[in-house]
Amino acid sequence: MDNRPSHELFSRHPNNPILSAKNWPYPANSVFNAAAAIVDGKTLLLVRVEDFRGISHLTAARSSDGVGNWDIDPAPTLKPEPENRPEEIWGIEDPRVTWLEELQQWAVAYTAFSRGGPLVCLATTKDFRSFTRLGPVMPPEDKDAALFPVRFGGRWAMLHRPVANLPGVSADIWISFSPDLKHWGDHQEVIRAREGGWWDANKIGLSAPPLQTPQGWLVLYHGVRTTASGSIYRLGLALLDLQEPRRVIRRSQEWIFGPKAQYEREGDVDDVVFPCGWVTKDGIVFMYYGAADSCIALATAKLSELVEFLLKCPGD
Ligand code: M1P
Repeated sequence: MDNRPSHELFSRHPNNPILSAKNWPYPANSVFNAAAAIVDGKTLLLVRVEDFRGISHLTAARSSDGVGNWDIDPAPTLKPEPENRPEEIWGIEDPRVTWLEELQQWAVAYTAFSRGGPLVCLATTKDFRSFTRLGPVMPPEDKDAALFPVRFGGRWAMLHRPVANLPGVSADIWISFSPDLKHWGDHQEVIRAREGGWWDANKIGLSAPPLQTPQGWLVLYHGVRTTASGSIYRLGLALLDLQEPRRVIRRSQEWIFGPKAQYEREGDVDDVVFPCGWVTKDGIVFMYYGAADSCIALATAKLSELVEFLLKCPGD
């Protein structure tokens, strides 16, 4: 059944929310903001789990259909290690994963919550059971990062969201490049938050990792609208040039998904939809999103419809 509001491109799954703390094999306050991947034919979510101290870690959950019967690791899969990694003192959050065909490994970009604020860390894994940490790759404040799956002119590329925390300065999506995944430079702004009354004014961030299509890199991002009763997190789309990902070809003007269902409107943080992962199966995009910082929900769309929609949108 198509349950989309008229201007939204994704349909919510009827079983939503598909995962919450009550499904967890050990005590947790909330489970949300999960990376998504297809691994050994199953959908794998690398889930942000917040414990009752308020500190987050990451735990893998696997499902044959990507909707139910989740096989959840019985203990944290990737835990903060503040003894060796001081930047992880207040937890690790909001992972995004990218398959690097050249290295035959997954890259996990996640936010470490350091004393200096949130920053971007990278790790690699072949199986989501053991991980090699590359450590911090961007200083605070910076988050909402994901790698592209291929190199551009010999360099890896990463989208991320630095914040200056200065009055009148917006939080925008940037791109940086690296020869080795460890050392990053050539930083440039790619998608700028809009201004004034727009739904994505002043603060935006990457949501799921960029998805390659013949027409360009499909980018899903969140925009944060500040209102008298708090913030509203909604989603928009952009298309980046395949060879030159610094170039925005198209950008949606309207948001394409926003908090509507009760599990999106009410939770630890109200009015938040926050995807960190999407996978495609038979031309259908499965978007996994944190809802109200409390649970995980699923919404689907036809990939072709997303691209057709964007191609009718103006350039940035
Ligand atoms: O509470 C909503 C989201 O707030 C932050 O996202 P951002 O810095 O992009 O605004 C993050 O803490 C995120 O985990 C959280 O879901």
